[in-house]
Amino acid sequence: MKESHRTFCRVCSSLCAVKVEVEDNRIVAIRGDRDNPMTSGYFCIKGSKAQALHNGDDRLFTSLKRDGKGDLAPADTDDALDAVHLRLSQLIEKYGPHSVALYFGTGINQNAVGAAAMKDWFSMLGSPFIYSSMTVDQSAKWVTMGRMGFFATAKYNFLDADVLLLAGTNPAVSHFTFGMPTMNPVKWLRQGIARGLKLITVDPRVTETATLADTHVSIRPGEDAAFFAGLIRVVLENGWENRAFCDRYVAGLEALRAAVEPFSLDIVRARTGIASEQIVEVARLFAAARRKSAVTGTGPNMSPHSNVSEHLCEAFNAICGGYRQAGDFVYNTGLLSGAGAQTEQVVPPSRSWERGVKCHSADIGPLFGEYPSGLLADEILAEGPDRLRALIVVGGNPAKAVCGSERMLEALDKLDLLVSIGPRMNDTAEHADFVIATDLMYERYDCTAFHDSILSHSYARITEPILKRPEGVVSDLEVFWGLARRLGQKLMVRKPSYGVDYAAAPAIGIEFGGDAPPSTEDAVRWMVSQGKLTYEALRDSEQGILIEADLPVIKAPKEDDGARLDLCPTDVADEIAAVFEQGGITQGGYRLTVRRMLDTLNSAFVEASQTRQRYRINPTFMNPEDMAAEGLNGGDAVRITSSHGSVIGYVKQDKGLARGVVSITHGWGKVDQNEDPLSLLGTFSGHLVSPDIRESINFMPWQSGIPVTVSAAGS
Ligand SMILES: Nc1nc2c(c(=O)[nH]1)N[C@H]1C(S)=C(S)[C@@H](COP(=O)(O)OP(=O)(O)OC[C@H]3O[C@@H](n4cnc5c(=O)[nH]c(N)nc54)[C@H](O)[C@@H]3O)O[C@H]1N2
Ligand SMILES: Nc1nc2c(c(=O)[nH]1)N[C@H]1C(S)=C(S)[C@@H](COP(=O)(O)OP(=O)(O)OC[C@H]3O[C@@H](n4cnc5c(=O)[nH]c(N)nc54)[C@H](O)[C@@H]3O)O[C@H]1N2
Ligand code: SF4
Ligand SMILES: [Mo]
Repeated sequence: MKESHRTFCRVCSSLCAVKVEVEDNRIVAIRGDRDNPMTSGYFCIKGSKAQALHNGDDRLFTSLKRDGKGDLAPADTDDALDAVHLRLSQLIEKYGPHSVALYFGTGINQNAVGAAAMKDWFSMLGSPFIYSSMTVDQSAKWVTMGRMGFFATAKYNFLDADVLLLAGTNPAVSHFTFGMPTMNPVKWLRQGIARGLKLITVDPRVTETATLADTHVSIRPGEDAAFFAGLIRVVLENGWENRAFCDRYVAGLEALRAAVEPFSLDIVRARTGIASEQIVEVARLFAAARRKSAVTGTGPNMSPHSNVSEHLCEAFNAICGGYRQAGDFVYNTGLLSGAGAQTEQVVPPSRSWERGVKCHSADIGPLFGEYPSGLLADEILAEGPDRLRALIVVGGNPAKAVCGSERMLEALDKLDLLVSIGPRMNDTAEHADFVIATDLMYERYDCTAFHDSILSHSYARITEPILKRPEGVVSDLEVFWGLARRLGQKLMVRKPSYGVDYAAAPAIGIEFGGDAPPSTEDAVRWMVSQGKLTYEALRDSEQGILIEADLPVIKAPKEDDGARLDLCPTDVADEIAAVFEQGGITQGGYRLTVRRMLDTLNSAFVEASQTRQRYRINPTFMNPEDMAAEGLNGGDAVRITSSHGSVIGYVKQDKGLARGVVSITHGWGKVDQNEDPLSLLGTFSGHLVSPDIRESINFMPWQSGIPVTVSAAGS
């Protein structure tokens, strides 16, 4: 019998409302749900691929462990967890808890209960060493928050801004730009534009988002620091800063003025390729608007000088007063989390990395409760007793995601214990001692609690499972409850916490002890009980609950608590000076940039049959004039070489890409180059990322803006 269910997709942070048709415990159709007030029927190809995934394509049906010959063979999950627990206990006894680390990736972020369970079990081991994909993503934002502090009311977005500047982010495809609506972003962007919002995009590519912009600024990759320095200089020179905001909420304005002084319009034009008139016009338009915000994405956060770029973007935003202020609305009051500051407030700089347990291989402490993934391989390969020996990977694929893949593979193979927990095989799981097979989104209870604080609106939804999971898989919650149980401890599921020091967060949660497997329903019920709505109200609402009426209004604080945004501390001033002195990157003819494609989510769905039918490989995009100049036609093989490595790509033209830029989606291809030297299965851009060229503090490698040469590779 066919049943139709309303639920929401959790492949990415758009959380699109869907209608799923199920027959005999198999999905027969998925489509977008037009009645949902947030996503209005929007639905993408990844969401549709979830059908084949749940039905068995590209998924694991059983856990695995190494057999006597060293091959991964099917294993009972309980037996595998027994063995994992035993090996971890032995390692901790012999080398101490600091020999164990956790790496979690994007996969666990759409799984509110699993993410919370993971953090709790790991906290029992006594190791601070948590790594995640955030430190190979946009952790320049954490570094900036740590050095500048941040404004608690957050930024204007598509709902209320008059002007928005988006640098190096493409929400039309990624559905994820910090501070902007993530659920069907284009719907809210179009509404904003109809209301009068002026959008400025800054990108080396005319992206899908840029086609909706009023002004598109074509920038040379890796030069956002120069661009924002130039904007700040123009604003300050003309007295266009928001005086009232600056007087009240910022410190270090004169130091900032001095630091950006060398970035004259001529210098900035030479480095960025942007005409001086356009730089002045963008500065004027932005500064003059009543409600405006500037925000970056992975482009600037992955390119050279990412921490300086981010800091200067935020400083530009701050001097112009680019945050919601007294009289503005709070659109997201945090129905499940209680987020949504209602009073103007500066949260002062924390510089967490200067304290706490330091890494083995570098003198650096935790950044928002995490350690830099750019150091992970070094931490494992370090000599001496004091190094990482066990790594538990949850919902991630560090072999592919973290810089220096050969070094990472060497490190993974050196570990005494590598465990991969997730619903798929991936490049990391192939090297694991144990692979624990977990369930998929339509097989579990869930809620929007993990995303609650980043939602654009006061919106919440829960869902029940619509499929029975296969026999051989378990929920992430059961994995961590099972491991905690073997430690003789109860597992506590707390409210989802991202970017907080777990040890310092209040220990309030629902406990799971005893022998009966824990229920994700109980965990979701508890999470909801911590918010403003009842579980029953959410369950009975067909589309979740959206509250748009009677929005609270932000107030000015009664007293000045003295906290200020530190625009230009001395280490930042030194780094700005270094960016100036280094000049633009001149070596190599081209720069390699990142881009996301709708069909895949990092390395997930790359191996899906549907993807493989549509794409043989991920293309190497080039501007048609560059192709002509190099004598290249579409489909031709090229060799792309950076200071670190070299890889084959297959060219496709992209008219919107600036000249001198090549653009490749990551997550494709083989990590071990010997397995596919001609990239016939896809081009792995990670071969071009050096594990030794890294920024300060977060050890972020250059994953975009990488100088490369491109030459025909013959057919
Ligand atoms: N060269 C280069 N490198 C990059 C980037 C780049 O642009 N260029 N991008 C970087 C960025 S932004 C990121 S975020 C990282 C991504 O790095 P990772 O997050 O480490 O990698 P993903 O490929 O997203 O892996 C997600 C895994 O989670 C699994 N998964 C899905 N759902 C669940 C679940 O419910 N439970 C569990 N346990 N697992 C689940 C998926 O099957 C998949 O294997 O890569 C980074 N690396
Ligand atoms: N379909 C899909 N959606 C995803 C993902 C996915 O893999 N597929 N991944 C998810 C993840 S983990 C993340 S972190 C988000 C990321 O979300 P976004 O940050 O929006 O990522 P992209 O869509 O790659 O957009 C990055 C843009 O930066 C530009 N760029 C590259 N280098 C530079 C530079 O130096 N300066 C400037 N100004 N621009 C530059 C690129 O041309 C590109 O248009 O997306 C999430 N959503
Ligand atoms: S955009 Fe696509 S993958 Fe993301 S939630 Fe919506 S349907 Fe799922
Ligand atoms: Mo990411």
